[in-house]
Amino acid sequence: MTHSPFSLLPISFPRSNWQQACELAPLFNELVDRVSLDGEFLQESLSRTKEADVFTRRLLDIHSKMLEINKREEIRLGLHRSDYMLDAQTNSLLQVELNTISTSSIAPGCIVSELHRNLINQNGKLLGLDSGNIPRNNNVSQYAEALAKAWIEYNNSRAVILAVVQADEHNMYDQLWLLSILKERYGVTVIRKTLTEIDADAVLLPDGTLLVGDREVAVVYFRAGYTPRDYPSESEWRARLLMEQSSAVKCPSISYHLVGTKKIQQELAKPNVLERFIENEDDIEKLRKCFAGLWDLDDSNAVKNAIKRPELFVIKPQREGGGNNIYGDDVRETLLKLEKERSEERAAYILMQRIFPFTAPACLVRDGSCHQVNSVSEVGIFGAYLRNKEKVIMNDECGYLIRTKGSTANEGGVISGYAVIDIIYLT
Ligand code: ADP
Ligand code: HGS
Repeated sequence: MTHSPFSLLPISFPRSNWQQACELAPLFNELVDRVSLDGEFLQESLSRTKEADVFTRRLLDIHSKMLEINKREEIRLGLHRSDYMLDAQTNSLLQVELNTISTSSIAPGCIVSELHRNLINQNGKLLGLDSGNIPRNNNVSQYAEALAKAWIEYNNSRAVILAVVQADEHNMYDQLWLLSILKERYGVTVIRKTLTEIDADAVLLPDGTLLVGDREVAVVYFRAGYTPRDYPSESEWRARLLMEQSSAVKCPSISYHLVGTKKIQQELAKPNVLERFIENEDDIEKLRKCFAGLWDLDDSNAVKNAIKRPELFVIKPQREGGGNNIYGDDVRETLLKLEKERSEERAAYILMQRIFPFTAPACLVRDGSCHQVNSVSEVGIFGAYLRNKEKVIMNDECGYLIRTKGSTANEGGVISGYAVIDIIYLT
């Protein structure tokens, strides 16, 4: 047991870029929902990736099965987070990635914002800071509201929410904080099960009802299932398919999950692709403006540039959870290897422009000790989208997660051990 790592004081961030990031949340929510409905786009865009990456293929196979049975998800719930870095060179807000599954570290973000507000209220004059410049962060409440509203839309007060979790979960208090609000504020019972347990305990009735034990499941909330490590055998894949086939609301559905892959991020950045999904020209402009450079490894020009200047690029596999990317000279080595082999393996990766944010001094507290470092930060804005058929019930920006790490660190992520939870101070 240890405390969530946190920064002692907030990072400064321009108010204009903050507003830009918050404005993008409902736009990305809507984009995820639109892309999720285009099964052909998802299958086509991921068709080569699935030949090179088994995990993507297994997810896409479940998606194919849903297309074959013409499965409709009438109630759709997305709990997303779009992560950005402010590129120092161009002073532009660039999206690192869009997470559509198991977006976490919700509660610590809320608690650290109260810690910083308190510290500044006590020492504001000394520090020359005003806690009024720390945006409210009630992300946990908004996520609980979204899950509760999806449960209400399912319309069976005896049904439960099933949280799909990892057996060795280290971040469980982040989850329990959210689940306890669901119980106390909305009277919703949440049961936590691993995919292995679900394969053993769950039953799919002919009418699509999902039962776990003797409880009917209204909403399946994934806090696992985003990494191959969560599928050690066929048992876990059986559980994923069973839940997908059910009439329970999946958060996320297999389609929402696939929209959040890095390959789809790269495809959506291609010219004229957003126009397939979004009508409003201004919205398209706002979305496109935050796209960093993104290429597949068949783009010989981009690959040539990356071999010449590997430090300006990142190679990404189709993985979530932090710790999976390729940086620096390894970018060149990987590209040369894949070029030589001209292997299909290239389709498992995307190439991305490396973003260099502003650096700033920070005091990072990890395992009870404080380290003063030169740091860089990543700004994540949570979003919640709930829809029942044609009715959009929620499409909100839901608070934030700031992650700060040493400026020399390539990878990021709190649970993966690189970054700490931070807060934002608007300037
Ligand atoms: P994951 O889904 O595993 O979290 P990400 O794409 O979010 O993978 O990358 C993990 C971390 O790597 C990010 O939190 C960030 O710190 C760093 N990172 C990823 N992409 C870039 C990039 N284009 N430029 C700079 N840093 C990046
Ligand atoms: C949980 N065990 C994420 N989620 O949002 N990371 C960080 O807590 O439920 O560690 O940087 C799972 C990714 C932000 C916090 C962990 C997106 C997880 O790693 C889930 S997929």
